[in-house]
Amino acid sequence: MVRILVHLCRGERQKRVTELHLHFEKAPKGKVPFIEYQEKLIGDSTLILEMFEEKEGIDLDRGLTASDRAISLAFRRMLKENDYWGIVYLRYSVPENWEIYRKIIATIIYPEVPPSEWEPKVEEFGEKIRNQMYGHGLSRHSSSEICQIINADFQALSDFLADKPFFMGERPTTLDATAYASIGNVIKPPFKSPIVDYVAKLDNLCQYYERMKKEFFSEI
Ligand SMILES: N[C@@H](CCC(=O)N[C@@H](CS)C(=O)NCC(=O)O)C(=O)O
Repeated sequence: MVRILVHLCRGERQKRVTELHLHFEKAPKGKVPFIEYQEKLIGDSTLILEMFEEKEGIDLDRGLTASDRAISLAFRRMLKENDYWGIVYLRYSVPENWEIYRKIIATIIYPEVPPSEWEPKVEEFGEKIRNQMYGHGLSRHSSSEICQIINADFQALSDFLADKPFFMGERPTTLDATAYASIGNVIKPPFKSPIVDYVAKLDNLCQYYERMKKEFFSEI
């Protein structure tokens, strides 16, 4: 999603979005992503996209009917408000995965800082995120219930995609930006989980992921 936002901004603004995107201390809502637009900091990826639509006339969902827009919004909210926490669970709550993920966080947020300095900060960050997950409610369930909940959402996504090239039909829309990132996080993470095992067997989602990657992110 950050990449989509970067692409929507142009020139100098594009550079600023890339520079800003990991600066939690500047984030207006304490979360990333956020952008600077007309000298104002704006947080939350969905609100940013809606702002681009209103102020710049960039509508990734042009041509969709009101009913299609409603379906797209419902799936995006499912991915961002429910499955996002499933991805957090994979990264932060499974001890073997946290061992791997904490080093990934350190490389991104604290490059060139020795472990003795980043470890306490990353552990504190991890604790904060685990508390958020408890507040959301997902981590109050057992591991098998969490997998059941998250797998059912990805199954719904797979059933809805069926054999279409993109989620809403012949061309990519906002839902593809959200879905691509979410699918990638559960079929490609360096983690083991029944969620990863389940989603990696949903062939149409895996093929869709590779298709999107080739078309839009081939430079990675
Ligand atoms: N709904 C928000 C979610 C943003 C979000 O949860 N960001 C996470 C990282 S992916 C974050 O900044 N967490 C740090 C924190 O909560 O302190 C959006 O789509 O922008």
